[in-house]
Amino acid sequence: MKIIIATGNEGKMREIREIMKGEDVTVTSLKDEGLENVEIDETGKTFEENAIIKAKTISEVSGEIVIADDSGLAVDALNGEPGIYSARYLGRDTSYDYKNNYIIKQLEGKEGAERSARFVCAMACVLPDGKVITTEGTIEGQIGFEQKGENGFGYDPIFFLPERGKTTAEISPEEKNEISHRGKALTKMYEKLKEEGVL
Ligand code: ITT
Repeated sequence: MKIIIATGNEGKMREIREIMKGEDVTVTSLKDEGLENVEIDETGKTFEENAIIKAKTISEVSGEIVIADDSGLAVDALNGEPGIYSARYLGRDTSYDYKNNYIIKQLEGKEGAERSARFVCAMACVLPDGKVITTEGTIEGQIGFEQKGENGFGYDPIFFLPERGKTTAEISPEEKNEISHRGKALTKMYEKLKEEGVL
């Protein structure tokens, strides 16, 4: 059994590989499949729509079982931004050091619950017969006052978990996978794929 993960994001890929390690499936990336240059038009208006677009595009060119992840950071004080535009926010090639400091600056003067934010992950799996299965996971947190930690990727250094007193870049990769939006969405995906008799 093989599943292709339709992502070009190495941070996501690392986490998904780690979470799927215990299962009896071979997980491959777009790079492994030589599909990294396939053009995917992320024209959806929601995380779920974009996850389906990514998984369908790769399913059509490969004929294999494909899982895609569309995710992002939603900051309440910024009306849910950067949301589905998280990767493109302030420019796709802009460093996360800059993006993270920019968000911290936008929240100047706000305290506690006024800094609330969440990571959201929509996952879509497309089966070889075209059937689409979707799941979602979220994790609640707050925007930190400074960047902290070296683990994870993207916005992790500013995603502060009040109950742990740490950002998702300060906890171990295993700990993040247990509680993260991505970990939750993937666990639900497993359950659905088992119900479908795929796994
Ligand atoms: P693919 O479409 O190829 O999967 P991408 O990075 O463009 O890669 P998205 O459009 O789903 O993927 O954007 C997700 C962005 O949201 C990601 O680039 C990060 O900026 C942010 N993000 C999502 N999950 C995150 C996490 O666990 N930790 C930190 N940032 C995260």
